Amino acid sequence: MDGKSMKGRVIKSTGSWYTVKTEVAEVKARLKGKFKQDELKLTNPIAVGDWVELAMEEGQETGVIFEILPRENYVIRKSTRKQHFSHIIASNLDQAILIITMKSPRTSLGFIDRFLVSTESFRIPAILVVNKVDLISKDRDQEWLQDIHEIYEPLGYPVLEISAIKDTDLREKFLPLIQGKSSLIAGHSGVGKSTLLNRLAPGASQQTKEVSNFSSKGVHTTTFAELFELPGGGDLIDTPGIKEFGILDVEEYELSHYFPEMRKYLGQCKYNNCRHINEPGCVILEKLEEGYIHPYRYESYLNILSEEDSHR
Ligand SMILES: Nc1nc2c(ncn2[C@@H]2O[C@H](COP(=O)(O)OP(=O)(O)O)[C@@H](O)[C@H]2O)c(=O)[nH]1
Ligand SMILES: [Mg+2]
Ligand SMILES: [Zn+2]
Repeated sequence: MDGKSMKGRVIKSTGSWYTVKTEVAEVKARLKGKFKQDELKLTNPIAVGDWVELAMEEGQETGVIFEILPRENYVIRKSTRKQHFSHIIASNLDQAILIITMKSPRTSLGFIDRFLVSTESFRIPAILVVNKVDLISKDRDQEWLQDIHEIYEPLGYPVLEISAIKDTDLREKFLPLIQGKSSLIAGHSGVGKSTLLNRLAPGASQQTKEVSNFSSKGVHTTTFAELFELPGGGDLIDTPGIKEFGILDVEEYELSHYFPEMRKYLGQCKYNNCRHINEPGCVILEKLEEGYIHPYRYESYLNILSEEDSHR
């Protein structure tokens, strides 16, 4: 190594090489040595969003990362290859934005709820952005939109309506939400994530071109997250190919902690390990009956409970 150490943020990871943005430049860097990772078993030691210390290699254009600064938070999923291992998707986030659409494709409430359980468990504020509202016309579509507002806003999740193809929506609605912040952006394929990125982050359009060049050559496209800086400050972290975040080892009685409308009644059920399914003296079931908990949300709760159970 040569020269003094610098601080930078990882903006791209391709497995063994990382792109680190320092105050002066973007540096391709590798990792030196092993890193202790708390109690986590990780398949990747460094993630997009990490702040690191690095130094240039002697006589080279490349750098060496020798320290990962403590993460404020992170988003993680279970490794698909290694049992009991996890993969960090991104770190040091101010918020997570889920892009949802009413049609082409339709986002299900179950998918939204799973996402929100994940962000609750990571303690990252979540926002729902309804895109393609220009396609919403029929009464039935309007009802769907109304439901989204009525279900999620009282729980503390902001719901924003936009059309990514309308400049005024981007400038007046979406940009104020993300300016100066580090935001993870997620959603089903086809909801308009790339469209948003291309319109807001100058570096992103290049990326789209790169990807299509790659696929035309038949090369596997990557599913790594990537950070794109916004011109006025802040950044968007794209998560291509990541359908869902893992819900990590949530015990049955813990799941309700990640539903804000249930969390406030916790500890009031007769049994302290109540799963709120059919137990006597369950306050959650009582509140559901009284209309304080939305039936759709409770349905998602039961679905996640049984899906997680089948993974055990
Ligand atoms: N009508 C309409 N189409 C949109 C809007 N945003 C994106 N699209 C279209 O939806 C398709 C998928 O968008 P894309 O950005 O590739 O979605 P991604 O898979 O989430 O990255 C493209 O054909 C976009 O032009 C919108 O607000 N309204
Ligand atoms: Mg895309
Ligand atoms: Zn209960």
